Amino acid sequence: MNDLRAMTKGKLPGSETGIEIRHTICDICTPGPQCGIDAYVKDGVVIKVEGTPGFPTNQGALCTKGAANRQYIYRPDRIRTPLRRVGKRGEGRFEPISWETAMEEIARGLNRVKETYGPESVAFMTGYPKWYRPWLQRLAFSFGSPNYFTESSTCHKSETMSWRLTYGCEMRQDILGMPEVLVGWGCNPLVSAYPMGRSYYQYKEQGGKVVIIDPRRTPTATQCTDLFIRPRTGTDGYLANTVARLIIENGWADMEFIQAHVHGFPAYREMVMGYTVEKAVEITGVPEEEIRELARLIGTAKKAIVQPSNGLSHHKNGLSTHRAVICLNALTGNVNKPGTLFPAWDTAADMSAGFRTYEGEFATERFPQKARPRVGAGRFPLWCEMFYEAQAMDLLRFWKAEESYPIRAMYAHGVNHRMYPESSGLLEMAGEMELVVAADLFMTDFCRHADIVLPACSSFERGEVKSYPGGYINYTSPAIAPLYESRDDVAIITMTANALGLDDPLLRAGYDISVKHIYRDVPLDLDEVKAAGLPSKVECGAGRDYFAAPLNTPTGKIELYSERIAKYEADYGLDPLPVFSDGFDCPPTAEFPMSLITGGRLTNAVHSRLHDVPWLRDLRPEPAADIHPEDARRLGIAQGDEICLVTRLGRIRVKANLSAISAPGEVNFYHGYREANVNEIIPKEHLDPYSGFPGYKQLRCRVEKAEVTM
Ligand SMILES: Nc1nc2c(c(=O)[nH]1)N[C@H]1C(S)=C(S)[C@@H](COP(=O)(O)OP(=O)(O)OC[C@H]3O[C@@H](n4cnc5c(=O)[nH]c(N)nc54)[C@H](O)[C@@H]3O)O[C@H]1N2
Ligand SMILES: Nc1nc2c(c(=O)[nH]1)N[C@H]1C(S)=C(S)[C@@H](COP(=O)(O)OP(=O)(O)OC[C@H]3O[C@@H](n4cnc5c(=O)[nH]c(N)nc54)[C@H](O)[C@@H]3O)O[C@H]1N2
Ligand code: SF4
Ligand SMILES: [Mo]
Repeated sequence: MNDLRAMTKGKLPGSETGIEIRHTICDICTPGPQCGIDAYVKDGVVIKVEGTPGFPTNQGALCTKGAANRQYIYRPDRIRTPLRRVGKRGEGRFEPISWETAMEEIARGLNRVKETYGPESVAFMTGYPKWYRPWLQRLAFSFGSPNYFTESSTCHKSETMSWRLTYGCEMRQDILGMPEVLVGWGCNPLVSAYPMGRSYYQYKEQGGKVVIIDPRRTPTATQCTDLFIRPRTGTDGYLANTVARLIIENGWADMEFIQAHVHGFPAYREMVMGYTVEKAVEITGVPEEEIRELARLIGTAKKAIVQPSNGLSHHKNGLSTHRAVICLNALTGNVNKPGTLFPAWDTAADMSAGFRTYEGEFATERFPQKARPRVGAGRFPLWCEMFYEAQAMDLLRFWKAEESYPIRAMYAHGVNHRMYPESSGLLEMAGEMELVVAADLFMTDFCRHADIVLPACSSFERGEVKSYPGGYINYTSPAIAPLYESRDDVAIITMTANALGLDDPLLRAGYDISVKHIYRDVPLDLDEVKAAGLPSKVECGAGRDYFAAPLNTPTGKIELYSERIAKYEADYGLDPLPVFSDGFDCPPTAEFPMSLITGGRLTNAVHSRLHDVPWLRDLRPEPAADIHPEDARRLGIAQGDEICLVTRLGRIRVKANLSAISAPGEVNFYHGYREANVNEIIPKEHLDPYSGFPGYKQLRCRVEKAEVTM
């Protein structure tokens, strides 16, 4: 900590230049890295950014995206003032109004909908940004609506479900211990999570073996692996269960551990015995020797970690696949010992920092117990049982369903409709609302459909508390004043709570007071942490002993057979065992012979938000799909040709990028592009019945050379 300050101090350029270094964080990709940034500020303007030396996550480095922060925060389409719509929805004609007027109109509109239809008719929504979520959630609940939607309806929470169903809580790899074998199952951290990527290199340097399992030949797969296994997309459930069978047959299962800590082993064993290596080769396309080698590596290592990622969850069979993969850790007893898996702590802001806070209680204690059932409750009961959130992927159906109540208003922070399969449905829905409020940094197409648009500010312009693995807490101060008339999201939520006159003094008191409430057990003075401006260390004590108390599952054990899922077996057809099922949206046909994987991450993009940042866009200027050179040759397609990706729902026009990153027969395209939005051709009903997650990464498609337009 002291070293950290000393190092940074040495860099101060001196008062004669008028340049000051202020510490802030990068919020482009949250919450994993949340890299520390030294902002060089002159006359209130950020003139340069660097990584903060010694910062717990980025250790002074910045990625391509983070280095472009100036272009991001100074994007010319920043919303400057609160706006009121004057044109038709979507037309983009607005007039500036004051914050006071905006708040009066929002409160009047939301209260009118509440009185007419009930509080549930207001949807409180957020996209990818995470930092203000506990406040938004509390706002929804204090207002009386259980309809709080987040982008987590498509991101990570399916993994959380899978861990909790199986292990009772989320498990993370031991950051101190060193496994002999690390299996990154669908992990591409060299692109999607740099700190984790660094740890992969460390394992290798220390003699560990790294296995990557991915249908795409990613940078991680090529740069730091001992074994790269390449199944067809969505077939991992079959692979994992076959590996389980081999582990059991070879006597590598840890029977002592299973006896003591596992529920449902006989049923699980019977299920996996139905999986054969021959069929696995046929379904997954992985050669027999690789399947056997994978089983041997996991089965015989003294310490192994099988670590799955979000990529496995973006499938119609995602939750069961994820469960099939994580069951391998329990099967081999690789839990709760150094160099294996340990329980994660829900510290705050989606981070497991090794100490507890009251963020969860703050966000959910006002949940309206007597409200009508949330969106998704009827269709995804497991989701609704496990989280205080509605399932956003059911919103477009629910809104039109006859059995449901009407949704009449949307209060949205950081919502981008392009996240939703059949995205324009969300704009259509917005068009029929009595009130749509949208807070964003930029004038997005979703904002264009709002009645009131509010200018939010970036992480450089706000103060914010974050925690980091290793027991760090950081409380930033604004590096620059909010641009134009923008305000930070929590300030906007606080103003809204006050304008609505909610009976919730804590929420109405604003950020600093609620932060002190949330972090009240942290043995540090938060004012001092804030004054320091750099991460402070919290004494965390030893790690948690996972088995100290019964686990948070119905049986108190690790459940290979999930009793929680079993409740929904009869009515919803959910299987308590992690069985493999086909994850495609339709059967194979000659019309759609290829597979489409969407949303693998790019080093120069995060969803939709960086496509308009010139430095980053220049690195991959046009929306381009990766297609294997063999497929391209067969289809008469050359590098840079215009092609169409066609699903049974429609087509988008993109450029061809001939690349072996895609396997033959599979095509890979990125999401979030305005001019080629792949989610328009993904059916909104192509969802995992367990979690509600969309099958973004497994669709039938064909690729055509596009007709030349003049
Ligand atoms: N086809 C396909 N679709 C996918 C995925 C995929 O793999 N394939 N991945 C899914 C996943 S995992 C995710 S997480 C989602 C993400 O999907 P989105 O939530 O759509 O992510 P963004 O494009 O980053 O949009 C977030 C919006 O928040 C705004 N914003 C940024 N910072 C702030 C802030 O501090 N305050 C406010 N008020 N607004 C802010 C941005 O300008 C942007 O308009 O996409 C999902 N969609
Ligand atoms: N640069 C960058 N970084 C990001 C983001 C970004 O947009 N850009 N987004 C952030 C967000 S919101 C998220 S959720 C994370 C996601 O980060 P990750 O969890 O790493 O998710 P993805 O990159 O979507 O998928 C990881 C890998 O899974 C593979 N995969 C897809 N389908 C399958 C399958 O069926 N089986 C197997 N074995 N592998 C499969 C993909 O090819 C991909 O290489 O990244 C975060 N980091
Ligand atoms: S975009 Fe890059 S610099 Fe910013 S938080 Fe993510 S990894 Fe760190
Ligand atoms: Mo995500």
